[in-house]
Amino acid sequence: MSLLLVAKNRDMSSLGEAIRATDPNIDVDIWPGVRNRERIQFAVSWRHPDGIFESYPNLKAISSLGAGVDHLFADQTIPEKIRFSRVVIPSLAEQMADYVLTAVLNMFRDTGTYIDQQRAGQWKKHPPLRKDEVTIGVMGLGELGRESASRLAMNGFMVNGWSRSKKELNGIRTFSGDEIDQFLQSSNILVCLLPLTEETEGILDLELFKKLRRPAYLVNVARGKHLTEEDLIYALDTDLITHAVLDVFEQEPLPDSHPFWGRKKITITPHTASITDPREAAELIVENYKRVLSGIDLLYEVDRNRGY
Ligand code: NDP
Ligand code: OXD
Repeated sequence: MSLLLVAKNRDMSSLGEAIRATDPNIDVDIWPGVRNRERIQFAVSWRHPDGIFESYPNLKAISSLGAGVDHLFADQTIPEKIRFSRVVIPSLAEQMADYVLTAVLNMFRDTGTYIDQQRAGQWKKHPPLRKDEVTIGVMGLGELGRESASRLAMNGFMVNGWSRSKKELNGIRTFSGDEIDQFLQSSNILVCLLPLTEETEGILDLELFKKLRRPAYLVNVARGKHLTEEDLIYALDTDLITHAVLDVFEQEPLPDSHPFWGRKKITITPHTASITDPREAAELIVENYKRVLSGIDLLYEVDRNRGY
């Protein structure tokens, strides 16, 4: 048997080495250099080319190389019977919490303005936001959202959290599915950490922006398709939203001609908020590979009906 690693625009060789270091008895094939397709029962994918899994007759399960699985659901050619899993490792949540805390602190302390002022040789003070006046609302309280929300609360911020099912989290005011309006109306800085599903696609739109408490800010670290891009431009131009920090985009890399690039009110990072560490992920991937071969339940299996 052999384990297949597939990615369109990502070098999978370090993951291959980490898997071999974890268990030297495992044969690893890195797409497109596959030796015998019939030997593949388990694959790891990061944004694979659509349709490629049709030619693996014995494939039983696919793991995303990341936390998100929308790229697996997007490929309609993958049969229903193929199980999906994803990578859940401590460093993903840790990096995400660092990113979100940094974005929030930069908003509170007006970092972007001071960088611009330094370049212009300008000495001008701006009153910082106050922690007792501004609340951060985290959408999605899963592996990454919970850690990010807790880190903010530990740093003295007022934090709201919203998820499909109700959660109890220390220091965080939580809201469930249909309480979304209460959640938005009491949040200033909105952090999106939802999975991309039919229900959440396009959720960050003008109607939602209008419900936020002012001053309102946006941090999107989930998926580009959560955001209705033209609505954000309108919201920034009309001061509905003061600033947006975006790590993910509908099209990645963000095209040179994209209107987001030149805007002062948008901070852009190239999908780097949280990156899977191959060595840490290798252990989980090897464990799930062995589980597939033994026919037992996968760790962090994705609910194919729910979409995440
Ligand atoms: P999880 O699956 O662990 O958590 C998802 C959370 O969203 C859960 O709390 C879930 O609610 C909630 N949720 C899902 N659907 C809805 C809905 N319709 N309404 C309200 N709440 C909903 O995901 P992770 O925390 O592991 O990851 C979140 C996303 O972060 C990934 O899907 C990926 O897109 C993105 N990501 C981005 C990275 C980056 O570098 N920018 C890196 C890694 C991930 P409930 O708890 O009730 O199920
Ligand atoms: C992920 C990502 O889903 O990198 O892990 O976005």
